[in-house]
Amino acid sequence: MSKYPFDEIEKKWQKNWQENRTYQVDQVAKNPHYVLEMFPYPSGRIHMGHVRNYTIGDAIARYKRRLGQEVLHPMGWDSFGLPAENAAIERDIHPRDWTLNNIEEMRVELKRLGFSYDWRREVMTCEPDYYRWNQKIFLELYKKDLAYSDMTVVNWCPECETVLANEQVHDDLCWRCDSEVVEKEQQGWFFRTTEYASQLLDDLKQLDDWPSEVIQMQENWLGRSTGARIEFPVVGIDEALEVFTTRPDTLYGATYMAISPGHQLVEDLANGGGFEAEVHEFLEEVAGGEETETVDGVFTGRYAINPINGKEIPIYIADYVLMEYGTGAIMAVPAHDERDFKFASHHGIDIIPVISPEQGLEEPLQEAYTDEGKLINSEEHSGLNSGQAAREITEFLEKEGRARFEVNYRLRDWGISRQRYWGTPIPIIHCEQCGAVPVPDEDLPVELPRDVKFTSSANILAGCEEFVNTECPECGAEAKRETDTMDTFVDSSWYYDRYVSPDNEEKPFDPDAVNHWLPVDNYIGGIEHACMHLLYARFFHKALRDLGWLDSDEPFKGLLTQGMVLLGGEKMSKSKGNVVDPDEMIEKYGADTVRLFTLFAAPPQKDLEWDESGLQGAFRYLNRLWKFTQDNKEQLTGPVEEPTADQLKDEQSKELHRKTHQTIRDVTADLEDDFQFNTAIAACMELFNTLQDVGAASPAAPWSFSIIMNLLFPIIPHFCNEISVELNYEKSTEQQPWPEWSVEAARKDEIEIVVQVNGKVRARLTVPRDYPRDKLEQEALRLEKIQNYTEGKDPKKVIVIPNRLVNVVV
Ligand code: ANZ
Ligand code: ZN
Repeated sequence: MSKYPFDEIEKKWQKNWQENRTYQVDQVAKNPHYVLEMFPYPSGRIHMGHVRNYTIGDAIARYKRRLGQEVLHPMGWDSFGLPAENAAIERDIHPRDWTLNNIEEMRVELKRLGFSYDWRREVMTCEPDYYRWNQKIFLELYKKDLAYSDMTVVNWCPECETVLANEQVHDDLCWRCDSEVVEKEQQGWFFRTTEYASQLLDDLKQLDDWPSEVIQMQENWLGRSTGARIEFPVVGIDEALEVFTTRPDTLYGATYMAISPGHQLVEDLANGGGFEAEVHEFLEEVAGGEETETVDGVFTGRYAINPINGKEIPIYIADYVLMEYGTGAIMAVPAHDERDFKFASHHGIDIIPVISPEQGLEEPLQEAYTDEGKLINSEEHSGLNSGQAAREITEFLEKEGRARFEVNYRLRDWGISRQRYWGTPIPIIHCEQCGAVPVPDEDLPVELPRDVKFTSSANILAGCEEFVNTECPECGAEAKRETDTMDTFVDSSWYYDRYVSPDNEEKPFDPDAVNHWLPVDNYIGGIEHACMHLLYARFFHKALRDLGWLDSDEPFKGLLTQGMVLLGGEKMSKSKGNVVDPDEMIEKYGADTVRLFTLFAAPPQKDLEWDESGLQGAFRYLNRLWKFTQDNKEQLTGPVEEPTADQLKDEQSKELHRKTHQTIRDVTADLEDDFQFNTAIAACMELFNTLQDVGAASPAAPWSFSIIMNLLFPIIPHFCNEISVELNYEKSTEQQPWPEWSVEAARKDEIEIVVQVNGKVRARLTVPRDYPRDKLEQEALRLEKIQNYTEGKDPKKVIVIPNRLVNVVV
């Protein structure tokens, strides 16, 4: 295979970009446009998933610049997290050193791919000049009661006596010692994301540049339910049970109640109910973490009063009722809820159908009927349909003070406490007198101590006395620092704000700059972040807005979720041993080839099957382009101008000219339509084929070739820039505006001819303009529709008016 000198070319342009600061943008721009790729965790080497993600982003950034926008395109490092700590334990290297080393190496790799980043804005979340702002934001949220501490369940290894992160629990066993992990309650910190649940849902409507798939996933994650909260008095004690239901229309069918084992009234209900022993046996089983089924539960001996008909119904404790949702108690309607049906069948509880479909119900019920319908067995509410009944029943009880309409969300508050070293210390000091005291602003950042022992005990900070022991900022007494660090999703919830003013020492970001550049116009990353990262960032943005630090409602206007890179049909991953090393490929074929293949092999949103022969195909293509310029340098050399109509004498040149305009049109449309680089590249390849057929001597050739370079530039920037030098173009492709096309010139020069039989229009014919008489006559007579009239006989006469009509007289 012949080789164009990619190595030399790529190095040359990368140097040129660096020296000329080509991709640095000012704080204020006339046409600001923000292109952002999800920043990487610095694990050590980039993988093909990164290459794909960043190539897509880079091509978008380069395209937008050519449209005349000033593009902010930054890169940084999501550099806190567990692997650094593991490396420290396994290899006796400090997490910070390990991390900074990795960043060093990966930065070199990214530079080799020619990505157009403004490297001045690089952000590292593990450095105090970044994470101090996590602390500041945390404290501001704490002031507004949007951060709080509460009990939380953690994974606990009794052997190592330590809290484990979810990733450190493998099949319920501790990753280090293989002992059984248990759940343990302890204090932890939360962000009150639920405060924003309705806004997070409603504002999804603003995000019309997001994939509908992601919108759907967020809707499900937020999980809005509308219904009612209804109160059931308990017989014999002065308590009532509150439930949340989405189906108040089924209230007459509620034949028992069930509460979660963690419900606050469990003891009150059990005591004096007559089933104390059974209840406690059941609670112990549940607490012991035994697997439970939907049917597992126990009768408390107590009854509640159904507020709609005064009937007494038994109260059970059942493990299928979740403590964290609604009120932790339910009204159970076995006839119309599957879990309730199972439970009631097992425990011999009444099953009373109260909702019926049009065609009636088959009784006895074989399964729950869960759809809506008409009410039956519901006293004066019988005959109403579900929707209306739900409303009327709730309103009726509302007047009695026994119900109210309610909306519930599945979303929970965000637990941000991690018992790890390599994260942002939570800036709180615990004092026996004063309780949890915020670290004063002037004492920020609370820095991670460097000299700590990386032993197997996970909570390293807690073991570091110099860190833990301090003074209470309020009373001066001896006090202890919080030793939890923040979830690393906190770091990634606002890094895109930091990029706009990365050196600001007064604030996390400059509000004017953020208002100028945000929302991010094109955010590119994996679909695996559809819920957590993208939801947390949206929460942060709204909370920061309400703190008065920025103006917009949403951080990311446009979102592109790229597909995975597969090898042999499976996701490339170290654990599967099917990785291809990007460096090796760049070494062999050059960065432009890797970029070209990555964008050509699949639309950005779809999975991409890695295939070295495809990569070689891309390489051959670049070599063909290169050879074409070398072979035809004289003809192709610039300055180039679009040929005038007069210069386009032969049909082939006209065709090449037309096709070039069509290609500009099609490529532009492909990029405007969700960045379909693959079809854009295919269109350029086709144009090049035509150009080769027509030959470099055509008066349209130099211009047509320059257009191909112009269109391919966002994809293979080193190559196209080099050609612009080789061929002496007036400006490099990089500096030229995106080419324009004319509707006129792109239009195929064809016209429609009317074909008549005895003066009546019977058919139409599309032919090139100025099609000769004899050919027109021939083709008209050959038309099937016309032959039906002539019945194979020779017509009497054929009248031909070129460019207008053919009249066949029979
Ligand atoms: C009576 C009823 C009748 C219900 C019926 C459903 C069908 P979503 O839609 O997910 O919000 N529920 C309420 N709190 C619960 C908890 N803590 N644990 C388990 N289940 C709980 O679900 C709301 C429905 O889930 C509620 O409506 C309640 O059962 C149950 F034919 O109330 B329903
Ligand atoms: Zn104190």
